[in-house]
Amino acid sequence: MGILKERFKAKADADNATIKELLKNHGTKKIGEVTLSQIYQGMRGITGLVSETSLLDAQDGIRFRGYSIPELQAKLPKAPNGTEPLPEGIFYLMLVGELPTEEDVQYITSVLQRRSHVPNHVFSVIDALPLSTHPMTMFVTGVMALQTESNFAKAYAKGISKKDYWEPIMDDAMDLIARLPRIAAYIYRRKYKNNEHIEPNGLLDWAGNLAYMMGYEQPGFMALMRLYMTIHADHEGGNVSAHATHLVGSALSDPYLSYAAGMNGLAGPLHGLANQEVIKWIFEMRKELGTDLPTKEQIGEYVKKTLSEGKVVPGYGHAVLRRTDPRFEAQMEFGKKHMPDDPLVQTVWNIYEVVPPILKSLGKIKNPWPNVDAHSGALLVHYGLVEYEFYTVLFAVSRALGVLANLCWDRALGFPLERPKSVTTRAVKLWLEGK
Ligand code: FCX
Repeated sequence: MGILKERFKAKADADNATIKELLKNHGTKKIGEVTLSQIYQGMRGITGLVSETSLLDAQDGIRFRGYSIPELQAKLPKAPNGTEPLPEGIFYLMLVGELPTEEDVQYITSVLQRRSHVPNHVFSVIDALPLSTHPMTMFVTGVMALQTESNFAKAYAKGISKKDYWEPIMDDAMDLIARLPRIAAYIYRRKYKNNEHIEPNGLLDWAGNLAYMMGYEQPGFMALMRLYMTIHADHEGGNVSAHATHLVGSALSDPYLSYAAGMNGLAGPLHGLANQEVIKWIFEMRKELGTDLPTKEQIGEYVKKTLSEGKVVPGYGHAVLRRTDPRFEAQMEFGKKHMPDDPLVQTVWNIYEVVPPILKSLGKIKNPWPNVDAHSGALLVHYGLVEYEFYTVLFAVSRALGVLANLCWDRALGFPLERPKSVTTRAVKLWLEGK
């Protein structure tokens, strides 16, 4: 057993004992109430899940094992001469519960490098799809093809004790995370770069290698990928991608099947696809107005037009957050440091000034502030990654860190099949009539 497994197991044993004690003493305590409105309105505000890796506060934003994004930017190990945290570090933190040392992060990098081989049939399956296929469809198809490699599925078929599930789950999680950059880069180069592929660079870190295989070697882009992969990794347990992965995993579907399910959710425009929608929307605005740097007045008029057409303003609003997303702020800081004069990035900042008052004035939107997706695309375009349909794939590669760390925890803590009760409106009416 490697050091990661040993540390994870020690923490899981301690956490299991804590939870046992907690449920013995407080298991019947009420943690909330459920109203009729909530069950018709996306279960917003219902506490119904445990996710150990991160916690979202409406005002404070996301914290990974207690650490905010600015704290992690300061404390997580960086690549040699690098300025941004290595995402391997946040994965270690979510899995082990403690900040990693430089050596811990190097260890994860080396494990991921060793396990990164993608079997040929995965590329053949992707190649069988028409080039016009959306990159997210290619991506989840590739992940599904990779399911042939699942250690957990094989161990389960052979017969494995419940208490040992976590181990092949963790092997699958590491294998899958290691292989995703290759699959993502393959899709990018197949669809947009004439099918000319770049072999992995065995000396690079996980995010650096992704950038390299996509064909982006600029140090700025590599730094951006490290930041991007760190901040998109997890957003507590109830968002669609995390929840779907957890739900499907609760049926003991292996990590490949569970992660693919979650990423099908990430591919929706109200969730991860919003990052492509933001850039698409800005490009359309620039085209319609005939300028690369629309004025705030012009942006305001365009926003009102979008709303009058019954569409959402992409990148704004959130189901839980009630402030500017700290992930937006981290990207804004990156933009100020690396590309303050870029007109597209400046447009994102102008939109940030214009949109919240307009959304507030509608009176129905609970959070008028930008989320992570409002900023990410503009930074990618700056380095030449203009193919916005690909953006959600990058989100998906990063999200693997959180949802797969969670799957390890789900099995180590012995969480059962998830199966909430549903009702019909007829049953609700009968209940209200006291029948
Ligand atoms: N533009 C226009 N209208 C919006 C809006 C926006 N950006 N955000 C919310 N609203 C509307 C809702 O559509 C709803 O209208 P309705 O009552 O007529 O149906 C009303 O405001 C109340 O919604 P609210 O409770 O504030 O928000 P929800 O929790 O229901 O939804 C999302 C949250 C994120 C889905 C919503 O704000 C939205 O559609 N935003 C745009 C898409 C987006 O950026 N998604 C990415 C989110 C995230 F960061 C991620 O998961 O990646």
